[in-house]
Formats: sequence, C-alpha cells, structure tokens
Amino acid sequence: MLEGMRIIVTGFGPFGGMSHNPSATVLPLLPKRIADLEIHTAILPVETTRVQDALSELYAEKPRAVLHLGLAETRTALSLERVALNVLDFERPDNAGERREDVPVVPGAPLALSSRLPLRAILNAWRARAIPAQLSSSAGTFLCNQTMYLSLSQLPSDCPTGFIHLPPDETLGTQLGRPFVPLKLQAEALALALGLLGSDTHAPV
Ligand code: PCA
Repeated sequence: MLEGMRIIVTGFGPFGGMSHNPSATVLPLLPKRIADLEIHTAILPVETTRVQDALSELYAEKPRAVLHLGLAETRTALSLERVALNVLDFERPDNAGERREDVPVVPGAPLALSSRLPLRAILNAWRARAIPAQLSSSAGTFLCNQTMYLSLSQLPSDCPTGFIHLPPDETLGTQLGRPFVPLKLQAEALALALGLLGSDTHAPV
C-alpha cells in the first residue's frame, strides 16, 4: 500500500456499563473509499494507558487524515469538537479501572490544541440536510479528549485530524431513555464529513 493513501477513522468499544458504543457500530456502515482514499477503521480501547500504543500503530500507516469518533451519551446531536485540552480528569473509571485527577495528557505541552477538521464546512453540510449537529467547545477530559489531544500533537500539521462525538443511536437511546439519532443517519453524516476533509481546514476560533 502506498503511504498516505488512506483515511483512518476510529471508534471506541463499550464503556460505562453501556451495551455498545455507536462510534464502533457505525464503522462498518461507512464507505470503504472516498475518491482515491481508502477508509481504514479501527476500534480503540477505553483504557487511558493503552490508547497511545493503539494510536502509534495507526500513525505508522501514515494516514492522509484521521477522524476519531466517540460516544457522548448525554448529547442529542453530532458534535464537532473544536479543541482538545491537555487535561485528564475522570472520576468514572475507564475499562481497566483507572481514574485520573488533574493530570496532563502530555506534560509540558500547550493547554489546548485546535481541531484540524473543516468544522464549519461539515456543520453547514449537515445542517443543510437537517442532520442534528453542533460545534462543541469541550470534548471532556476523558478518553475521547485524550485521543484527540494525542493525535493533534503527534500527527503532522497538514494531516486533517479531529474528533466527532456521536449521540446515542436508536438501540442505546431506547436503553437509556434518551433522545437518539438513528445509526444510519449518523453513518450518512460521517460519509459527508469524510468527503469534506480536504476542504479548508481552518478551525473556527
Ligand atoms: N466516549 C468517551 C470515551 C469513549 C467514548 O466513546 C469520552 O467521551 O471520552
């Protein structure tokens, strides 16, 4: 495989006692290619000590772009994350039972890094199709934020990189008694976003 000929899309496995994670179940519904780029999907562990190794393996593929996905079970819309914070702080243990308090993701590194996705272009495309969508100013301080921060700090600056939090899908929404966006619509939204990754990557600030 030629270097740089693929886009990597990641999701996470289940966590927090939930039966599944739409960020993983949506992956097989995504297109296999966008133009001349192959879409490679992977599921990351919800374990703070293992995420770096899993990401390093993916970076070795020299992706042309990286889109990370995760679940935000309390949100009602697909959320384009604007920034990653250099903070790990979570009381709810990860899947290995680890907790963190006031710890940097990367010691000595900047407090925040901006998404390198064309956030506004994606948001406009979604809204034009009535897909529930928003910009979000916080990816939290758990695994999703850690992943976004690590990728933004380690991938080349010309590699579109960022994070989208997904709301519950119909299965999880029904189980949790929360609003949901059907998985098929989430997959359509993500296919649109993948098609826009090459657009102007200036992040709104
Ligand atoms: N959501 C969590 C971690 C894994 C996931 O899908 C988060 O928002 O950090």
